[in-house]
Amino acid sequence: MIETSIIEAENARRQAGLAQDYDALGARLARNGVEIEALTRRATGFGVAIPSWGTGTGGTRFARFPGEGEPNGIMDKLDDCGVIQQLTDATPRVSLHIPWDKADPADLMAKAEELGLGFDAMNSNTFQNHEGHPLSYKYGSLSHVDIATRQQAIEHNIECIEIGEKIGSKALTVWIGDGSNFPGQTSLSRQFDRYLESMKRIYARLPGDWRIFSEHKIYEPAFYSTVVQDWGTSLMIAQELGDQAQCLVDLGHHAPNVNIEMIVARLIRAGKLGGFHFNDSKYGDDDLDSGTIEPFRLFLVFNELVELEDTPGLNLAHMIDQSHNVTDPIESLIVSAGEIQRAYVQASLVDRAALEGYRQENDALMAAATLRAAFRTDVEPILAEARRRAGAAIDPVATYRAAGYRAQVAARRPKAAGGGGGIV
Ligand SMILES: [Mn+2]
Repeated sequence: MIETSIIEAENARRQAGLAQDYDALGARLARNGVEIEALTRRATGFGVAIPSWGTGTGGTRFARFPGEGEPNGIMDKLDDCGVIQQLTDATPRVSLHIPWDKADPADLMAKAEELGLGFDAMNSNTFQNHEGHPLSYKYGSLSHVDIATRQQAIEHNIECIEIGEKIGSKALTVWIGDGSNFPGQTSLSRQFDRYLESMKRIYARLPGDWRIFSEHKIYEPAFYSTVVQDWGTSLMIAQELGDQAQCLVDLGHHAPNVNIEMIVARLIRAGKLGGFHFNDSKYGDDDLDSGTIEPFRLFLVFNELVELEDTPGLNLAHMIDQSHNVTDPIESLIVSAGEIQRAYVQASLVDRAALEGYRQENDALMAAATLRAAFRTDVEPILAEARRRAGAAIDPVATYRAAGYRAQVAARRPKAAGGGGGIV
């Protein structure tokens, strides 16, 4: 963790300026009938989970270039997550990936408690072979033609549930690499039947207060067809499995220009939106940092979420899912958490009564202007003030750099072997 005195000293330098900016924004919002304190409370209450694997440098099919002080194993990853939460107060939970993060659950709980963290959804992994598992996933897992391979994949998912039960997790995310690379390689229909049959076996083992998430992905690692390729398929899965099954939307797993906010609205309508994997993309499944390419789209997604937030039963699991190839992963995660929180706060200050009035009058121009007015509002003073009040950093990246955390861990962490990064 970073010494509290460093955060305090960094905040002291920025506090007077922040107070001025906060008051000025408060006065401006008040003219429109918006109370800044209500928005600050919403910022404080917002949290997005960190994926344990996001703390390591990612990679592409070309190469991976590990940075200094890469985490070696889950305890190092939790340390890094603790620092991100300490500086942002926006990332209170960590999402584990099995088998990469396998450890004694009691040790995981003790470490998380020490760092003030909790555990989010468990993530299974049947898109690569596991040590000690005899059968290969080269040609699929839950939808494999071989029943023994399917059984091995089912048992792995059940093991993820069992670990999760011991550390307070309440959800299992199933993303599979199953698909095909050549037309004719597999039966598109029977492969899906086998997948559903396997998922039903996992669902049967789900504790009563858990949820299971299916995550669609347009392509990768298979390039011709993917078993869970779009939200329609994901919805079919969730509907066939039952009430505890919901859909996860990863912003990067869509073709360019797809209207993701509309998918969000449809899934909420169906009672099947389980949560998000946040990232951004320019061309395809690029896993770029949240808000770096299309911040307006991120805002529009949150606009739907805020508009529909009183929907009965809506309980969203938010997580970041990115691949950090050229940045310090901790810095990317700090900035991304802030961008996601920013979109939420901006969406929260949309004048919904005015918007609804313009809709009733078919005044498209003013309806769009109402959204833009919220999107153009710089809510940084609200985010910074929420952090300051929580004892986090007014400027988290500057404080992180001033603390020299990366150099400190680089000095004591041996060079990472490289496992567990880059696959997202
Ligand atoms: Mn994802």
